[in-house]
Amino acid sequence: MFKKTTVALTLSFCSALLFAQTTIKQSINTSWAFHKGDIAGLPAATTDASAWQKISLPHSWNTTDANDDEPGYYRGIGWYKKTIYLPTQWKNKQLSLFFEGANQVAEVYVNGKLAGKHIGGYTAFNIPVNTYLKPFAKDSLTANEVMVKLDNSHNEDIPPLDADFTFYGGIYRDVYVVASNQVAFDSELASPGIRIKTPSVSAQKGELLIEGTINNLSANKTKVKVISEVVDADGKVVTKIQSALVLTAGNKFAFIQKQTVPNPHLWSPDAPYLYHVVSKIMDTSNGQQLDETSTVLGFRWFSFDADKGFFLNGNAVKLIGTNRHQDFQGMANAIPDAINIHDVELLKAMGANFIRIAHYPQDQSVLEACDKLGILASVETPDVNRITETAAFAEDAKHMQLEMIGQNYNHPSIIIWAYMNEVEIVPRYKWGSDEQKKYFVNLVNLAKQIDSLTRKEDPSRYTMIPCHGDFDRYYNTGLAAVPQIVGWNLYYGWYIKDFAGLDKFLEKHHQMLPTKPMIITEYGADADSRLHSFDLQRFDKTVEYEVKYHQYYLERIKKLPFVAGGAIWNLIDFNAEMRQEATPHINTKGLLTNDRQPKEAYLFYQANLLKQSFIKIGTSTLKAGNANGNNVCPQPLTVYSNQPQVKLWLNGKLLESKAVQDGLATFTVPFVSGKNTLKATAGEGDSQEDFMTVDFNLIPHDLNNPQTPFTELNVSLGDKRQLVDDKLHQVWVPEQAYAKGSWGYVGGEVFTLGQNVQLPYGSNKNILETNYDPIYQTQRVGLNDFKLDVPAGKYEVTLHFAELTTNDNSPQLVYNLNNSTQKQTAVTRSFDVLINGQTVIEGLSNSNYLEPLKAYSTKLPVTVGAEGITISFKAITGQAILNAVQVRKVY
Ligand code: GCB
Ligand code: CA
Repeated sequence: MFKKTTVALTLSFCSALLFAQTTIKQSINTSWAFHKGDIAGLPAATTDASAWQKISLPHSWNTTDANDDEPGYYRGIGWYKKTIYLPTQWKNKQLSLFFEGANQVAEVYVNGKLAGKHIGGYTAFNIPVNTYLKPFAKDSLTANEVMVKLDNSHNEDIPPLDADFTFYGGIYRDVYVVASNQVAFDSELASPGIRIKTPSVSAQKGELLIEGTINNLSANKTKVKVISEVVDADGKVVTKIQSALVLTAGNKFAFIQKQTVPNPHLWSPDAPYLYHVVSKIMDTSNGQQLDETSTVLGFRWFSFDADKGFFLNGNAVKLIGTNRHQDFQGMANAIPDAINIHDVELLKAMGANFIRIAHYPQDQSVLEACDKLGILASVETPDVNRITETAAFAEDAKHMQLEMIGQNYNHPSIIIWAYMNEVEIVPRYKWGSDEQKKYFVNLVNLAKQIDSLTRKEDPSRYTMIPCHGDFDRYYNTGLAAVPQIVGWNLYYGWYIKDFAGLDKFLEKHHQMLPTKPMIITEYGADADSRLHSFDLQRFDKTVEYEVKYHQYYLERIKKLPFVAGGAIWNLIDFNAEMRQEATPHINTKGLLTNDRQPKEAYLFYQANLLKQSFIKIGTSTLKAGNANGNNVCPQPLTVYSNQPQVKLWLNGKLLESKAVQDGLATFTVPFVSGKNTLKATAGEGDSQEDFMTVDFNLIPHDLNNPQTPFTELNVSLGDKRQLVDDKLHQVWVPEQAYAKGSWGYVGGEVFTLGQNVQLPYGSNKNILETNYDPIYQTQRVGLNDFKLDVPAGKYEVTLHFAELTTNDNSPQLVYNLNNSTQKQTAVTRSFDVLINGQTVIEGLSNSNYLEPLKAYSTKLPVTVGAEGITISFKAITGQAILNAVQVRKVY
């Protein structure tokens, strides 16, 4: 909504009279100094920052510590310092510092004096600085010292208190110096000072209201004209509105301009037609322009219906899209606009029409991209999981809601203002106690206040509360009755076992809240982009299970008219520092990885949502498996398409033609060793095609056959999955029992943590000092041998171990709704490892290398004869274990 013009500094040296005056915004992202921690004494213009870290914005101080093996991440104070240089011509301007976002309490000092403070990490704020500036020099730029004290400590009075994402600290969005005239559009709440309203829109006419506030900070009464021009997408002025105002000194003045635009181009996801409104303040006495602002405008009308769902411009539209966190690998939340914009492009390229900007307002560039690309948006404030029953918390929550609305009001993409995510999931106080009952009353009361202020501020959008899947709780406390739309975050087939529970839940809402429109505001399943399986299991974190999960949900969302839409959790994998599992610190429910590589579920949605023809062969170009007697490995491979029929070709030969169902067709491909060239085709004369070359590590059927030489084998014990490691170009295959001529374990059993843990095998704890957690989290216990009938030669055998039993009884994640805390006790064990009868590791035990939850691996070069390789495990105390083994033939 802000026109992000950065007017070149040199312009301001020219005579003001010659140029149209507008508010100048100049970003000041470079040349900052940063100090992690508090500083001694008060900040002063002379505070020595020469030893501080040199950084530029956007910046977060949690880029590494939220991903390391040390639990927790820095939550505390950080200081920033920067010199800003102000030109003489700005002497009589209103100057301020505009922060797009800094998490979460910011104190801004100018030349050593506190100029302003802001609470809340996800909204913009504007700090007027004139009073604190040094006197302007006559003919040179004047240096002023800016310091920011920022604190991301937990604060019981500031939302969010608790959530499944990392509360990264830092000035993580752009910062600007803003220079405006004494008479200018008002910037209260860091908003643009103009609200564009379209109270009634039809194909025949769009009613337009421009409501604005002008500030006269000068000492003089000023007569002005406000001229607003509505400009269409071709740059043509469609209409012009003019109003006259008399501004007495030192006051604010509201104005309203009304106009009707006949036959407006409508805005929709398919045709996101944008107008913009240019508003100017002209001094009537001399014709000089005092300010100018440009605001986006889209004409559309919409409504939600509890039975029929969502309607846009009179047409039923199913809202289908994703949630989105601001997070990128190695950058934390300090992501440049280009990534914000590209994420919306990726969403559009998936065929989506909806985004839930959760759990907090995000950068303007996200919504600008939504406006342009036609993505309908819900934006929300971060009152996640619980509230604090203090006046201060309520004030902060309400203030954030006002900031969110004020700062984002004009985006035509926005249809919903939301607040309070899953706020009854971890209520305070003893379950069922009187205190807790009171807590729920206070909670509902706060919700009512936020809801009514939202409806008052903006009756044109809907309010929404996204709730977790405990219908009765939100129904009984009355919270579900408060907003205009209820959002449900539903994880049937993930945290809750059966998929069919979804159908029952949706029907229940429809029956019990028959007048409340509903959106599935979250649904998703974790997938580590490296993990694959042909034997899918809930919680296995494979990309295939993720596809299966989404197949179920998408079908229901499309089918049930009363479900207005669904938002996948999440567009991307994102950091949630306290998570462990296959990829510690990362919630992997993304359709894209944290560095935006598509998983198969993304292709699944493309195939189901895109209108233009689409055909794509899976995502993995590296695979492995055992050869059968014909020296091939038949393995499933999925092609994603929106065409009715697809053909798959292997190395130039047609394999099969298959009907596409739910956007996919799964073939069985007889992979050969090495390169396999795949081609998928569809349409008239095979006009659409996609290619992929798969590099297949074919493990010989007979390891000893010189015709099919053995090269390498990587096995994850106690595991049913494959781990494909593109970086090292290696595939780990699941364990198998030994059979003559081949490879595998002899004896033992799969490690499990008992029935309460998520996956029926392995551990879900972070394994320290490795990124290959899934390999170490799974294990075979009590095995006798691991054998390979390989030919004579020199080999490198690498054994991987991690003790998976611990005394750590820390609670499970709150989202693991049906999992109680797992009682565990560490076992003691000690064992020798022998290769072909020779002891290569002696007395491996918990008192030496085998530390709980820590990766231990050792590489053992061996020369073997005709006997092949037998790795034997001899228990001394307890049972021997093996988590993974790699065997590579050297020669
Ligand atoms: C939820 C939360 C979201 C979590 C998600 C999950 O219900 O709203 O913040 O990240 O579940 O993945 O568990
Ligand atoms: Ca393993």
